[in-house]
Amino acid sequence: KNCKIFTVIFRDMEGSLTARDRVGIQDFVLLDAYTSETAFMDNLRKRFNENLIYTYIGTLLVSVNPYKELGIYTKKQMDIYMGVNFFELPPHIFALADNVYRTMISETNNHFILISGESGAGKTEASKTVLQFYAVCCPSTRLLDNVRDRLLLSNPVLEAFGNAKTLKNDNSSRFGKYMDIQFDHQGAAVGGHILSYLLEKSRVVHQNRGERNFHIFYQLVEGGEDELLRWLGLERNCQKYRYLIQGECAKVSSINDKSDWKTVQKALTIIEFSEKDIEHLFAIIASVLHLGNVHFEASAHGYATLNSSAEVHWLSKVLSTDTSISIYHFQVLSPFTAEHAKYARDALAKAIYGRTFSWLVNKINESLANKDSTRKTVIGLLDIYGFEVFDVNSFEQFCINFCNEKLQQLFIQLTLKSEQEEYEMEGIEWEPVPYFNNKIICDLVEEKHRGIISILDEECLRPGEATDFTFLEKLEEKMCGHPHFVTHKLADPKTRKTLERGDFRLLHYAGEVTYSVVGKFHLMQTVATQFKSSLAGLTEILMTKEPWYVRCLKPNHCKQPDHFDDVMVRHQVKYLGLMEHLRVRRAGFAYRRRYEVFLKRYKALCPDTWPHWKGTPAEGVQRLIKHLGYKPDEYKMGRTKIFIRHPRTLFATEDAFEICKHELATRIQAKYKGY
Ligand code: AD9
Ligand code: MG
Repeated sequence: KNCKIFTVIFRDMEGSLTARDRVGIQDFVLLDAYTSETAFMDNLRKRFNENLIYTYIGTLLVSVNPYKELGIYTKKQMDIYMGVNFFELPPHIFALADNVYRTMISETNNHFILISGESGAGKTEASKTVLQFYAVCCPSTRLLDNVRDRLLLSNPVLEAFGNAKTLKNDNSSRFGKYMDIQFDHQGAAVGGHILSYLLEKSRVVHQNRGERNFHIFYQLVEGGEDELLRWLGLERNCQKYRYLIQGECAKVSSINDKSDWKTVQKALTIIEFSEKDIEHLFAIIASVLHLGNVHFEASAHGYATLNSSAEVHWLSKVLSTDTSISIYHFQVLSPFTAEHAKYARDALAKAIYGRTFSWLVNKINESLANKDSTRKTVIGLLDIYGFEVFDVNSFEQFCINFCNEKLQQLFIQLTLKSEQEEYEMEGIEWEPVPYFNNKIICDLVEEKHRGIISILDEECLRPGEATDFTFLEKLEEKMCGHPHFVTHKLADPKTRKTLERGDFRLLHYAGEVTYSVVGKFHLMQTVATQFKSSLAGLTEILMTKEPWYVRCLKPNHCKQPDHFDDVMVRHQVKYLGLMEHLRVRRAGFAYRRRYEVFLKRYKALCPDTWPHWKGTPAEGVQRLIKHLGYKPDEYKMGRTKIFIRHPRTLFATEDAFEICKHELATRIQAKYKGY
């Protein structure tokens, strides 16, 4: 009831000119000057200033990070949005989540929500909100409450181990995450599965100024119980650990490591990590901290000598290993230079942490697994690290930005490209909308034999000869003249001034990024190739599901509320292709369904098609919509599908269907009352 009243009030607000002037329009498709970027920006700004952070482009949700609590994610709000038609209430991520869920139930098929945007735009928060909505709103039993809690609590655990403070975001995801939430035929959440993508391991041993290591280290040192720290040989002081202080900001005002530690502990218990598991886990985390403090110096002969007996002692204790290699009681010495020894130490720390993270994801998956074999439908949530540009960008940024490039390509393929191709295939008259296709940049990175990753592979076939600079030379030779690739040597004189000799610059869809190859790039061959194939795997997973989009925008660089930086937002609107998406949506059709599917769902609404239609599905649909009174400009008949221009037409049909179902149920009840 509340919901209906609310709807009426809101419709009135939208209708009245003054309110509309103030709050803007809730769907860009309804914008009069829909081709104008200025009108788009005005609407977005107007809404942001009124704390209305969500706006639709059809069924795509645009979200602007408010950087403040708005009180719009309460249980009360969930109740308002649950089960209500998409466009009947003000735009909200709950409306999208609810719409995806109900479509999944009614069509028994799989879906995914692609949440994208640059670092700090609000992807992780959005994905958590969606998960929360399903956890609270889906039917549940006491048994399933367990699953629900584990699904929710997997978040603080993975964030503790996989997120860190960066210059862009105090809680930046440093791994990519795809999570399937599995539902049974009654719509209850019964399990889940997480895939993680390329954790930024280099952060374990090095952080840029103003950045931190992964949260879990600070949580352990700040929040770990006295007894635990004593057992691990740790002091309650982050400043003591080399791996924690390179960014010179161990303390962050927006983060409470102590209370986060408690949350993680509780979560680990509920996800059913045993006491032994937890003990081992923190022993390993402590080992990384001790390892970081192991110090080498060069001896007179140029070999590394070790001056850290206390650290080595603790290291061997927490890892339960020996401190030296002995074969038949002979000690084996492996002479290293101090530089090599440091390199090996850091490599070990990264490997330990990386494997622990994979183990953690596996353990969480075991606990989320649903063992019964009945058919499930899934909603996938994709929350990856956002596009990012720093002063110095290394191999990690290269991978992160390539990942974003691939997701933009997927978005283009699934919306702009396939949408227009579909009209063509279905024989629907159509004025093509031009758009920038970033496939050229994806190819530049990943194309077989010619892309950057293939060249990296080739270089690695020449062990001993290849260096970062021979790799760069190879790139220059192969990529010369490519419009999205430039180096110091290939640049025009003006651009050359902005590039160092060890740099290459990619002109990404979201902006230019200069990568430095110096320090390790050419050694990353296996990682790059694995990452490329895991992204190809992800694309395959997504292509089998029905897509929904949340496009997150970042309002300013300073993580501040109530500050809408026009230039910055306009740039994001541009590169995310929102204007093109709007044009395609506006000129096109909001809804399309195969004739069989449409007829099967709504045939009860017309006496000619109910209960059986003998002709072709297309003829049946024609008869049905004539009966429903569809006007000629509201729909188009394609070769295999019906296309409906506005959601309101479909909603009217859906409402009629609900009434019809209700009447039918009442009639059946009345008929069998006496039995
Ligand atoms: V990254 O690519 O992982 O670096 P995200 O994930 O896009 O990035 P995140 O969701 O972590 O960004 O949001 C950054 C911060 O913005 C959060 O920690 C919140 O403080 C803030 N935020 C984001 N979305 C909301 C929101 N809907 N309401 C209030 C928000 N604050
Ligand atoms: Mg994130």
